Amino acid sequence: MSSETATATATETEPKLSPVEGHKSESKFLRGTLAEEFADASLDHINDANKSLIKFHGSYQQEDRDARKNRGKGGVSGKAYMFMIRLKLPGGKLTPDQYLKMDELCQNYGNSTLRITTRQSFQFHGVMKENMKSLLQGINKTLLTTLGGCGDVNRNVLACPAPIPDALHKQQMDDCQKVATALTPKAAKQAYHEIWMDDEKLTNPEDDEEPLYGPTYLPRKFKIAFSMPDDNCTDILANCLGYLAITENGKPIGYNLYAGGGQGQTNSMATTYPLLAQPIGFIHFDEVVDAAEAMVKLFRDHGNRADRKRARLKYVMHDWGVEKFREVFYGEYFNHPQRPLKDAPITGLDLHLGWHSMGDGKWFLGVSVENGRIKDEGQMRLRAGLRAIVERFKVDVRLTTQQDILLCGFSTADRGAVDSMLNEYGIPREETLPMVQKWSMACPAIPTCGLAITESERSLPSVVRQLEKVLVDLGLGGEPISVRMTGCPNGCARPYQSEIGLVGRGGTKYTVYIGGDSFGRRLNTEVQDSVPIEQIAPRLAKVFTAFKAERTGNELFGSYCERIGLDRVKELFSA
Ligand code: SRM
Ligand code: SF4
Repeated sequence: MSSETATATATETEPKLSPVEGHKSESKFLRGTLAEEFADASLDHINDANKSLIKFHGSYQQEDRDARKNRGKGGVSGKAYMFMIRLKLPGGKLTPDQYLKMDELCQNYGNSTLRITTRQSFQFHGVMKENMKSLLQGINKTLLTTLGGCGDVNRNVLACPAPIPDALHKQQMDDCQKVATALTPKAAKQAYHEIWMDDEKLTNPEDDEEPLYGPTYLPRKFKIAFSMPDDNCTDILANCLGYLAITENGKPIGYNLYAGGGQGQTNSMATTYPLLAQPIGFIHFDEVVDAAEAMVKLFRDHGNRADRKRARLKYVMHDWGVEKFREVFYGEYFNHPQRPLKDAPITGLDLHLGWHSMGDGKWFLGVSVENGRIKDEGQMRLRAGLRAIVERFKVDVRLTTQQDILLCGFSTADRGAVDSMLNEYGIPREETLPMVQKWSMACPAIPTCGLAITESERSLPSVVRQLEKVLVDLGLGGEPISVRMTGCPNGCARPYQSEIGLVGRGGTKYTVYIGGDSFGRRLNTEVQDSVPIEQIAPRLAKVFTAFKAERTGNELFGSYCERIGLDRVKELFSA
């Protein structure tokens, strides 16, 4: 059946299904003709339907946008196709051997960098079509996978990665793993192993079953995070489903559930916007998997399959309102009692950088990775240094949702040697880094992301250096001010939840948002559109100066901006 036929199956009163729905329904559980196209060495890229399907396998077909500039010159013609590959890494956990293998694979098949994502996973960039299978097989040999890294399924499930020795940290990490396993697509897993691992093929793949998702999977991506009130390091309110762990008298008792968060919006489409997840109710630990499955089913049945720009769960929440959402969730999908939320406001966010005790004489070290890119550049040989430390001490690795890395399991005696190795490889200790750098994040944007309209990962460092100077000169160098940049409004670095959000507008201009919250509790507001990059720091300097003069007590920058109001912030910013 062609996608035209698929769209024609909608009745007259129903809107036309999006073409991606056709790609899914015709795909034999996401097989399409991926195996054939990847076996054909004469092709340097894949067709549109397969482009949709390969996302479910954890990959995007991309184009090297830097190479565009040289097109037509020196005999280069056509697009320079390449692939991005994203791991599915619940809770951001890797063993030392898995980490070392990822390091080796990025050298052999990628662009010699590993990219920590804002959802505590790894991405490989610059993978050539002919290397895809070897890379995916290399990943799977270490018992990791990329299945469901992207696509219209549940994505990487987030949890606080810090190996802090208390019952709550352990509980939320265990529950994160349980939920991730329960929501793994079944038939897609079979297809994945047939295509990439050369497993035996099913005789009739059409007869396979996808019990939770159904044959056309979800209307769009679905995101889950676990977090804690005093440490919202996973930004749970940006997720479709959030579990906030609750304790009573020091004992973990369950979770407050939140639903319907998301960041993405589209320029000139007023019907799209970022939203924070809304409170649903309190659940016990034995209801965790049921809650995830129920929310996935609600989304599967009620998400918009016609307009992918409005297909996320956040629009179901927005269009219904939270009361109706709860009614449908508890009435039709979640077969457990509706209980009121526990009083547990979010009060903090820990970056987990530097040395911390894991108990029993063990330590973990949080290393700040600027914009998540693990690479060797000049004096700073971050990739080589991390590899050498993991090789020598055989420590576990965990990735954070703030694009940083935790090395876990050193003895007290190891610490001196580790510090020396950091020096040897030019890796800065966290206490020597500017606060604003530690609290900054950027998405990859150009040259890999096809949706980018400005630079991001390659531009933010210069803005951060300027902001650092301004803040230090004002005596504000120690303030935890979060600055997040993206190369388009899709919000991959969660810019709308930061105190300062810089969102690509085109060329070297950015829309500036101010007044969010470093702890992920509040959205910021647009202050000015199309600000040239070189004007960002000087304009913010005026707002920082007023903040310094007028803040009350330990008021945070975002809270100050919210208190003085948008008009005054705009006035200061544009003065
Ligand atoms: Fe994202 C699309 C990168 C987290 C919202 N995102 C993309 C694509 C795949 C571009 C594309 O569709 O062609 C980007 C690949 C760029 C590249 O070259 O690698 C991309 N997103 C990323 C990562 C790598 C950014 C990063 O700096 O780490 C993050 C990968 C996370 C992971 O490991 O799974 C990433 N993306 C996010 C987040 C943050 C989060 O989930 O906490 C968001 C906002 C939250 C949300 O989902 O609403 C996000 N990405 C989007 C959207 C907007 C979706 C929407 O509802 O409108 C798109 C566009 C789309 O899906 O069509 C997008
Ligand atoms: Fe690409 Fe936009 Fe996401 Fe940045 S925010 S990675 S430019 S889709």
